[in-house]
Amino acid sequence: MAEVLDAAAMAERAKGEFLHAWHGYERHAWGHDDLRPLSRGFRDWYGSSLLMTPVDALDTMVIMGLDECVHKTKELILHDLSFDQDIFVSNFEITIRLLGGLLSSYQLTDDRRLLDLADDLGTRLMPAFESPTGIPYRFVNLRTGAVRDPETNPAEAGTLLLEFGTLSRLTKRPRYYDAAKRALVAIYERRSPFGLVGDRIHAETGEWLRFDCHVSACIDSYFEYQLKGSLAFRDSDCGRMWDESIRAVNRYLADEVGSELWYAHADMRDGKRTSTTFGALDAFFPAVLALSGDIDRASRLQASCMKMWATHGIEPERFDYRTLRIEDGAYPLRPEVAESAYYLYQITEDPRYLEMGRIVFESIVRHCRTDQAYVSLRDVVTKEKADTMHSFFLSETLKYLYLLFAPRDTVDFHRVIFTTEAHPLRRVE
Ligand code: DMJ
Repeated sequence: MAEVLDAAAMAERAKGEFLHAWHGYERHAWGHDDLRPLSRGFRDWYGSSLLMTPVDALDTMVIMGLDECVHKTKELILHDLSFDQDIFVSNFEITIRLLGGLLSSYQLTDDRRLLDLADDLGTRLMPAFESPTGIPYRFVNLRTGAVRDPETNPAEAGTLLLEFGTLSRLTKRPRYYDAAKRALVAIYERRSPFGLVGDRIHAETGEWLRFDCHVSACIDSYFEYQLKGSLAFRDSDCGRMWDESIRAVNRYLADEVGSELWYAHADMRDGKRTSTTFGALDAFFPAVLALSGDIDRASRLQASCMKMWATHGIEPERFDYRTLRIEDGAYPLRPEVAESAYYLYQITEDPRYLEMGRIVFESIVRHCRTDQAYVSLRDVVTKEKADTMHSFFLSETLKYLYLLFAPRDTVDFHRVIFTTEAHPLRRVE
């Protein structure tokens, strides 16, 4: 007889593994961006620290009720974090990890100093939007406001609205919302007659530099923020963009293989299929489909994602879903499949999704846990380890696994929208 899953015990285990990983960060990387778990050291993305892991992980600690960790981490952030640094940073990465992290932690703790930090950061990022098209440059200098790297993509340009929009709501300064929305619309307006977008675009000319359309890296969360923007802010333009985009995605990218549903790649210029590549990042799409109300496609695609997971006991970064040949065998502790299990469980209450979460959790513990923390895998076939523990492991992967098993009202799913980095922000009532 199948064992009955003890959700409360699983939630406690997820919390315990969060603490295990966090204590590794504390021991070897305190005050720095990321832990290097194998060499027991640290990495600062831009030479000096922006406290990437602490800021990204703070709301997970709050949600898990880890009061001592929250106190110590908040003190570190409030004492040590300064954005007045002469460094070029990625507008997208800093927005989703730091701006989103500060805003959700502010909403969860009511500590106004976190909002002040977010406001300062938002102001420093704003020059990135000053391009002729409104499509942001990829990099901006936090002190001087200088910009660089006009070659960007829909994901980096179009995944800013939840964070900048919430900052506008909380500070009553509309300029943040307006800039991020203009960027999203600027990409959308450049869709092809087939309703598709490419995966590289020039911020100054607005010309497409690559024509491959898919739901994977460089495009993924552009679609996500159309839907989530419409739900979070009741923004009907976002709703229209999502409706049109998802129609095109389902028409040109969805691929039925026997009884399985996958999402392929197609050329934005003619809608023709270019490859049958799918990967770990694409596994966010069942969550978005479920949130949009399309439970049928969401559950079928989630089954495909679990097949991808099961093939080697942990998912590869990319594989060909028709031949099962691995194209990139890394596993950098990504959250997407757990995220989709959480959404589907919240919406359907079907215990199958708890079981999927259990499988994902057990494999990560089995293959990625070390005595110090958690590591990425260089190769899911050999299980060779890599010396990185990205901040999203704490901000997303373990948060979604915990929330999947924790009491359903731990976070009020219907009153928040999770950003692409799993930071819950309150919806407009
Ligand atoms: C995260 O930084 C975000 O979820 C982003 O949208 C995609 N990649 C990682 C997690 O895999």
